[in-house]
Amino acid sequence: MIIDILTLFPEMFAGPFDSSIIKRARNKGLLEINLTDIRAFSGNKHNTVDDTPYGGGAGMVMQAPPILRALEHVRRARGGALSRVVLMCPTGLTFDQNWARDLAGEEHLVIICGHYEGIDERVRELAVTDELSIGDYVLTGGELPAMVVVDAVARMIPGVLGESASAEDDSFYHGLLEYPQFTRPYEFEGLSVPEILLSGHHEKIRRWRRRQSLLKTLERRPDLLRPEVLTGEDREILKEIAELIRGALV
Ligand code: 4F9
Repeated sequence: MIIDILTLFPEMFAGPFDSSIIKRARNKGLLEINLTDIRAFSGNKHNTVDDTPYGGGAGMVMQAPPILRALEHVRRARGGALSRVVLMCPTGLTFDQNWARDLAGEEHLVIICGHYEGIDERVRELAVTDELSIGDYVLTGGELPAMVVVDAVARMIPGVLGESASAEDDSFYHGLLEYPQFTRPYEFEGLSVPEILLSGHHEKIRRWRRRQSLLKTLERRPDLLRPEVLTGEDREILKEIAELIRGALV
């Protein structure tokens, strides 16, 4: 997969894309990340890419022409049409695991990082296919959100994760929160590992973990417990839990 990122601050991307799993994916040739500096397409000798808003008001607005020229440059470099052009902005749809899976199916992605108080609306009208937000907070720009999207998308590309950590094991992949994990030492600060995990009963351990996932999801994210994510076994376990609650209330 090739991801082109259009930004005013390409230097911000150095750390996250040169470490850990993203670095390995790039070295394996599974992922190519290209940074394009929008300022290089300003078209003026002062390299300005923003201006005051029509109608007045505080702040500056990113101008359309430099962004469209940068996009045209990327389109030529890729030798054809651009399929998905994603704009990171606070007014976008909320990015989630379904979005990550969807975008991971593309051969090529363009991500535009907005800055200043906003971006000329004509960029959206002329070039953007998807507008995404990573949550309800305002940041100084779309760079960190773009890194979040690249990270979540990259790990969904087949071959990017090793077999010790597959995307199919992810909690959000199955729609429930993750069960608690333990590793050595067996006892730490008076806290020991649940006995069942040392029992060697693989079937009992699997069911215990599923129960823990259901309990944690029930407690912290009941909004995730939708009928379509529940298996027959989940409904059985939830009935057991409901029976325990009923018993405690009589
Ligand atoms: C973008 C915030 C995506 C959240 C872009 C200021 C942003 C953002 N998700 N905030 N520029």
